[in-house]
Amino acid sequence: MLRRSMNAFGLSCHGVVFLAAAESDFAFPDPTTRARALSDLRGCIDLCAELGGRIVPIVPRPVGLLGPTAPRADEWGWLQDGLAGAAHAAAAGIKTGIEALNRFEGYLFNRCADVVAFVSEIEHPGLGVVLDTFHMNIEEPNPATAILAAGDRLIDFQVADSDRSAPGRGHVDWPALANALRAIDYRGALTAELAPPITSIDIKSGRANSSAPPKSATHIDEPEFADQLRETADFLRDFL
Ligand SMILES: [Mn+2]
Repeated sequence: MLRRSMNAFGLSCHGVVFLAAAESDFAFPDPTTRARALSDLRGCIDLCAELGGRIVPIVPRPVGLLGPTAPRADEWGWLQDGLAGAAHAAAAGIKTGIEALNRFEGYLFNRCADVVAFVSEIEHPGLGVVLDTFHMNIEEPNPATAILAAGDRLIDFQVADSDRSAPGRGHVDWPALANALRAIDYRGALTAELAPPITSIDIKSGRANSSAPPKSATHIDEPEFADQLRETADFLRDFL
């Protein structure tokens, strides 16, 4: 079904993201929850292999969980046990990587250095690092240095500008990031992850926007979203 839809739109699969949920959290004290996280991750890896994708970015704890649910040493140990499941990915010819999220969305892995420290301990070739410019803009003292620190462990580079709009619209220093990606000889994809902000002000008139209120802070009309995706592709092609 999924493959048929992709074919119909001329899409190929780059990767499949594993996002932890309350019932599938790699570092939750309840072992059933941790086991479900591992089996769901394996499911993502198998789906990715089936669709011809190459990478599985991992968010190992639920988005929105902002603090510990057990002593740190326990959480770290459970994550190590669970993410050794990356071996399953390596066997399928797929690379996984942990994504660092900003402190308002995630806990434990907020900066590139956190992820590098963790994956260096596991030292499994199937487990690397995922960076996202939106999170980096908030958490990294120097985003370009973070890219250099990730080095050949970087398996996916997710792009959006400082407010998650199309690259070029915000204040991210794209030339500095491009230089760092060249320096590590990054061969992976630039994955657009846009969620442009919704404003209650009509940009042209400066008056209150009279249209229907958005469904959420990141809901956006499809034509505008498609425009920004095209803009992203044009912008990145121009300067890379
Ligand atoms: Mn991301």
